[in-house]
Amino acid sequence: MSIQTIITQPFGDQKPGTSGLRKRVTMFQQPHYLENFVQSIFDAVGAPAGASLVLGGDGRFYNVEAIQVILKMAAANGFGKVLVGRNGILSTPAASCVIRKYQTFGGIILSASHNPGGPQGDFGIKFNTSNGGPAPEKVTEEIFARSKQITQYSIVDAPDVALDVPGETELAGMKVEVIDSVSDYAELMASLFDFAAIRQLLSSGFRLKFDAMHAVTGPYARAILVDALGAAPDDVMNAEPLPDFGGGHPDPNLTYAHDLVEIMYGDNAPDFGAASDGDGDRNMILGKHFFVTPSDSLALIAANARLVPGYTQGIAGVARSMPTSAAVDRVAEELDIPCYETPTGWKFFGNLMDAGKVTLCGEESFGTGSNHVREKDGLWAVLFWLNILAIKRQPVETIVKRHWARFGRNVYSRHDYEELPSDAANGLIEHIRASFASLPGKVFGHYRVKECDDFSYMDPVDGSISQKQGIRILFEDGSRIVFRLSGTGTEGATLRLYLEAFEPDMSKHDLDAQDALSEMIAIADEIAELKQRTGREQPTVIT
Ligand code: VG1
Ligand code: CO
Repeated sequence: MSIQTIITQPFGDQKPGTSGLRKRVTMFQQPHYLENFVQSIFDAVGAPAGASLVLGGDGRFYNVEAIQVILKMAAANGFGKVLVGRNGILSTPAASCVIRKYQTFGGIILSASHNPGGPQGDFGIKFNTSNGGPAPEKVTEEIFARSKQITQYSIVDAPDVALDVPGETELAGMKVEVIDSVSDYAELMASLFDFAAIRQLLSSGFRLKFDAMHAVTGPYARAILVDALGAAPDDVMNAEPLPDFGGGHPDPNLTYAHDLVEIMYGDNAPDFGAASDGDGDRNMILGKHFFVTPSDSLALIAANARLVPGYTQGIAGVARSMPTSAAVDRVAEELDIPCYETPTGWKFFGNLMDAGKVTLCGEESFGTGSNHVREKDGLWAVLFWLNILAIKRQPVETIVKRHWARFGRNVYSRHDYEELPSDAANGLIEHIRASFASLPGKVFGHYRVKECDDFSYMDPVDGSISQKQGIRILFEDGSRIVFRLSGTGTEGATLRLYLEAFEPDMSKHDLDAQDALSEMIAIADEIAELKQRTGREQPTVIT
């Protein structure tokens, strides 16, 4: 078996976004496209000879082909061992768990997460470092820089490796260990949560429904919810992972998880509903006829953390991405622990967790997690809720409303305008920037603008600075409007509009978020000329 050196040319567009490089499958299928990026990763991270790596993906179309290419390139690039999920499958949090448990140099995760899959869908790839977390910006920038200069890559000429049976084989002198995709992760979950209490809850007539959306969490949910905790097999729906996610959009929100939403808002609805995304790192939490916003979920988990075995000692601090509501800030204040505000994307939480500054992190985009791994973790959040429910024995809605009664309610919503022409989206952002000087002090209905800025962040651990992470319009009473362009889309531009207003008055806590925020929505349109510039009357997705 010989190492081949293949001559190639840069593509110029291999810039990792919010979470890795995401492109259409057809882009990745071009000769050398995947190989160039993988070689750029290897060149940028400079692994010592003989280092070990974790490799796995969410099982979407092109996963298996990409895994074989990466194995052959890892062998040619001097890696000593690669741990691969069985059949090339690892959920994103499971990959993080395995990197940490086996102390590997890092890992490569193949996923475009919540983006649709299939031959016409999206594919993605990212590198995680030895702490199990997504590579920080200085590493992704180096990868991009390498990809723009690449002239050749190395790959061994060898037959494909069988990945269907756990065990160790060899590829051109490199060890390949096929590992069970679920067991290490399931073991970690059992160490954090009170499985006995959850088992009791589930045998007491409490009914749950988990929607795996034909994505990677199906096998994980079966092993944990059904086999270990005694849920009925039917309680996990769409449990069969499919390369095209059954044609769906594996994004657990009220629009795309419609099967589950129908059940949870229908007659005779279960007590608890949850869903996860393509690669298993997101979660949506529902009660009977009730939706828990991800920002509230984070706040509630923080407020109740001591009920859960893995967190009985309390939490060191919390962090949330800037657009996430300040609900968790109120909890942090009461617990007298620090609360950090970071740019969007899980990579910004890693340093804070490694330094012991925070235990829990969350994003408004259905991402919640803790320092048990270095990725957000969908099933972990589901288990956290089940553990809280097992102790409190109250309906989800009651738990949330009591939380609001105690801390006040941060009414929150996100409006997405997907697949806009890039010029229109950029023009809109520039237009708001141009109004920065004139906005402060201006009154819109009940609200007066206090300040506006481009959010920038200095990492308190390594001092690195990230600029232009979203436009904030902050009002005197603490309400906010945030505008950001997505860094995970693959077609045109996606504009995200985040709206938040604080409501301390309990008598108004029953209001629907869209009604409660209607004035803010109109103000956002006025400031950004939304309808005019996007040509859209309505957002594509409201969460
Ligand atoms: C989105 C979310 C962000 C999340 C990212 C990756 O990014 O807003 O909060 O971290 O997706 O999630 P953007 O740039 O499109 O807003 V996942 O589950 O797709 O890895
Ligand atoms: Co995801």
